[in-house]
Amino acid sequence: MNRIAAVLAFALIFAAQSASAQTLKTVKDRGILNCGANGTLAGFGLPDAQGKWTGLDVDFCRAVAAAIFNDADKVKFAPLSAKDRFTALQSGEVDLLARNTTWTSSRDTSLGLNFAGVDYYDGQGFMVRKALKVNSALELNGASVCVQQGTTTELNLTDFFRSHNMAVKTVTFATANEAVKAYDAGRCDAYTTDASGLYAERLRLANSNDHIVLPEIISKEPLGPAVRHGDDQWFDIVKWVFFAMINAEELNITSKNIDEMVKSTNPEIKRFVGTEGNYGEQLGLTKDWAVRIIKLVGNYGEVFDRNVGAGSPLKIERGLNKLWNKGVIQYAPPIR
Ligand SMILES: N[C@@H](CCC(=O)N[C@@H](CS)C(=O)NCC(=O)O)C(=O)O
Repeated sequence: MNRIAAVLAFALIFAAQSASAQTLKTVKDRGILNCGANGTLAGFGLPDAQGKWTGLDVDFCRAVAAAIFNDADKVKFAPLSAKDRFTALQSGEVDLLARNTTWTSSRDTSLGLNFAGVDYYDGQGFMVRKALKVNSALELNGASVCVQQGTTTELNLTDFFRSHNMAVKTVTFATANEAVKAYDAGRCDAYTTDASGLYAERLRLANSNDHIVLPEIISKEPLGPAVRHGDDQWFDIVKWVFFAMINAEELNITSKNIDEMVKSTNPEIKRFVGTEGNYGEQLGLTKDWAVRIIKLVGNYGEVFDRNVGAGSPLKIERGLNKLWNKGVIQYAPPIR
């Protein structure tokens, strides 16, 4: 009996593993990538009135579709709340989660996620009304703070006040929309979220000039796309799509010059564009997988600039997100 049970258990585990190791095939058979995104955050994930999605995370999903289908539009976006995003990925409702999500140890382990990299190094900040006459988060003792549930933001807020022996009244909301509205209506002294979110939400306030962002950054928020545990090939694909975008910026390969770059004799560029080696095939894709990404979506710098940087309404500095060869953090392993 025990032997039969053991064999059955083994068969079940094997079946589950081979079923979960099918994401690329499932996506190809379906003909579309299901991507979990933020549906309300300018710069990261937001559909317009015509249903056209834009954002840094949105462009990442489009880059994965470009690499697989040679068509960046083969993506169906599922708008996910902070609370529901992990279940959507775990249950298979989406193939990929790209929703300003912080990489933390418990999400990486007990929630069963694999983070493909950090596409935006962020940190948590505070916004207050200028009329409050506060210049530092350390002056917020006793303040009421509007915050969103199901986020690292909520946890960091408590830690920050506790570690500085300050009292806080947290007022929590299920969505950023509600939290920002409540702050704007004067229900809280401060609003807290990732600094990138503060730039985005500020644009929605009735009088954005009446508010200031305080200088303190109270946490590390490495944001990145994630997949489910259990499918290494899919994890590799999503990781290398991101690395290709970073490497392209480093090699000065852009959506504008990619057709010229395909003819390059530089060995590093040849490996990138697939005129040397079979790096695309090793991923389960085609030789020109990286060319497709850059041609149809762009390199990391182009994507950053148009969604959150100088070319966007948010105008966020590259800051920590500049490349390593400019002395900062963004760095990708080589294609070889
Ligand atoms: N990076 C943090 C926070 C992510 C988060 O959900 N931030 C809020 C505030 S910027 C948000 O995106 N809300 C959008 C919404 O609820 O529509 C995390 O992963 O927990």
